[in-house]
Formats: sequence, C-alpha cells, structure tokens
Amino acid sequence: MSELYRASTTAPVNIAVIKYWGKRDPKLNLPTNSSLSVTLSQSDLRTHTTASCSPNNKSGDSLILNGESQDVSGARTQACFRELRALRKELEDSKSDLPKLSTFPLKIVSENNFPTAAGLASSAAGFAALVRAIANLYELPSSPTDLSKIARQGSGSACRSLFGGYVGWEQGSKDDGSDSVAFQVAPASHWPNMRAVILVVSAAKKDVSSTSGMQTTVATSSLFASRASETVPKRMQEMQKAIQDKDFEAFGKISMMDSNSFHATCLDTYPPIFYLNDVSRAAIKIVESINASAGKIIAAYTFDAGPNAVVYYLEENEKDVAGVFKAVLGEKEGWAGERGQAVEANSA
Ligand code: 2P0
Repeated sequence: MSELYRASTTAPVNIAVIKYWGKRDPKLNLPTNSSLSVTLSQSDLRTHTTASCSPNNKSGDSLILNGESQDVSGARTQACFRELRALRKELEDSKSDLPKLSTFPLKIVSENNFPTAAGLASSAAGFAALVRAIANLYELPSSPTDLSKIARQGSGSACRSLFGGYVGWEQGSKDDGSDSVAFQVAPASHWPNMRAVILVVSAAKKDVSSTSGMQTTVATSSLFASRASETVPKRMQEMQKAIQDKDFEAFGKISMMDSNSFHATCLDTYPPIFYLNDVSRAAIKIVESINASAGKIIAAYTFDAGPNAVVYYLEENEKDVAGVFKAVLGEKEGWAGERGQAVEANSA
C-alpha cells in the first residue's frame, strides 16, 4: 500500500525595524526585548516548503534545502519536530480514525527563491515555512500565534514570518515561553505603498553568527541593559503608533535610530562585533542626503547582522529613493557588478 501524506506552504523574509538582539533563555529563544518587523511580499523573498510523511519511509526524518541534504539532529529543528508531533498526537488520541502521522518519519524539502549567498537572513522564512508546512500536513487547528511559539524555537526571528504586514514579537515574561509570541500590528493592506530596496553589499557569510553574537553582547555590553529595558520598550509603542498613523517620518526615524542603537551595542560588545562596513556607512550617508534634499524623512535605512542595507520608502518617492540608489549602484566602484545589487521588495 502506498500511503503518502503531503502539504506545501511558503513563508516570506521579514526585516526588523526594532531589532531582536539578546536572549534571556537560549534554549527556548526567549528574547530580552520585544521587536517589530515588516514582512516582505511572498513574490519577493520567500521559502517554499513541502512536508511529507509515509509509513513506508524507513530512512528517518530528513531535510533538503535548495537541493542539499541538511542535518536535522540540531536542537532547534528537533524542538520544532517534537512540538508539532506532540500536537498531532493529541489529535490522533482524540480521534481514533486519524492516520498515525505522528509516528511516521518526516521529509522536508525547502527552496529559497533568493540565493542563499545573497547574504540575507534565511532562517526566519525557513523555520516559519517548515513549521507551517508540518502543521498543514498534520491538519493542526493551530493559529499563527500558536505556530509562532514553535517557529521561535527554530530561530527567534522566524516567529514574525508567520504573519504578513507589520508584525510584533512580544518578549513575554513567562519562563515556559507561552507568552513570547508574534502578533500582527497591521496587515500590509493598511499601508500598501510601503516599499523596500535591499542593497546587497556583501554576499559573504557573516563572521559572527547572530546566535553567538547576541549572547556576547548580553554578557559584555554596558549599553545593552538600557537598550533592552528603556530604549526598546518606548520605541515599540512609538513604532506601533507610527504604523497605525501611517506616519513615514516617525516610522523612518525610529527605524534608523533603532538600527544605530543595535549596532552601537555590537560595537560596545567585547570583543567588538563589526557588522557595518564602509559601503554600509556610504549607504547611510546617501539616505541622509536624500532626506536632506527632500527636507523630510522619505528614506529609512536599517541593517541586520551584516553589511547589507534595507532602505524603506513610500512608492510615491520611488524615483528619489530607489532611483538614486540604482544610479549609485551603476556608477560607484564596489557597488556594481557581482557584489553590489539592488533588490526591490514590497511589503506583504
Ligand atoms: C532581527 N536579527 O530582529 C535581528 C536584527 C539580527 C539583527 O533576528 O539565534 O537568526 O536564531 O534566534 O533570529 C537574527 O537572529 O537568531 C535576528 P536566533 P536569529 O531580525
């Protein structure tokens, strides 16, 4: 008998405007501060994942990413598999006619529609898609909020990719992580003219991984404590209001200030962590000159754990923002050619 069960889904990349940096529990990926991101459109940067299972699969759980077999024995992947199987088992126990999918090995096949070498964080979309594909396979009645708790254990930022639009991640205070969940601040349709251009400064793998870098920051940076306890909580409130009011100047200013604050704590880490490089700093200067020419904030940069810039702007300012970057990319040595490229993206 050939029994094969299968489900597919996609999850997009998200780019934080209030950054997650620091864990109070590294095993459950419980953060030291809340964060907020914009989920990019599915058509731009996303992971497509198919989860399948069969009693005939005798080779155990497996994961193939972009055609290459991956190790599934890591604690993060195992935590996601374990939690999803436990939920499926509950369903099977309550309805005896259901096939016992929780006992079958899982086969996960994922593809990113952007090159992994583009230097963009792929773990967020990757774990969000993995968790949702298995939840669909298991026909779990779980909400995106429930699934965000599981995806968070795969990679912290993954919890935010389970929602579209403008998404918060509440740090929570419980030790079991049950209140550390993602929530939608507003759907993409609330502010449909939001755009982002991604400047790929370097496709190289980062020197210091987020996971280890953030814990060194927590352990050594004296700036970090005030960022987590005062700066970010205030900005979370201000940012949610900026989004509700569709106030780009406030959205842009808070985004840029929070990126700077995050990178300041990286520099204040011992030994210091340098994610920005000279090209990143040139991008900041260009955004500043664009805003100075406009007489107001029409472009906002943000940088994650690497040198690539994401610049947010509104569609009506396309020519003055993305156009300027494209012109610079075409002209300036070090930005053009294979290392420098601009990727335009819409919010989802
Ligand atoms: C963010 N970053 O909020 C921040 C900004 C990087 C800088 O989330 O250890 O890959 O898997 O929980 O989610 C990168 O951290 O770290 C990240 P883990 P993750 O998007």
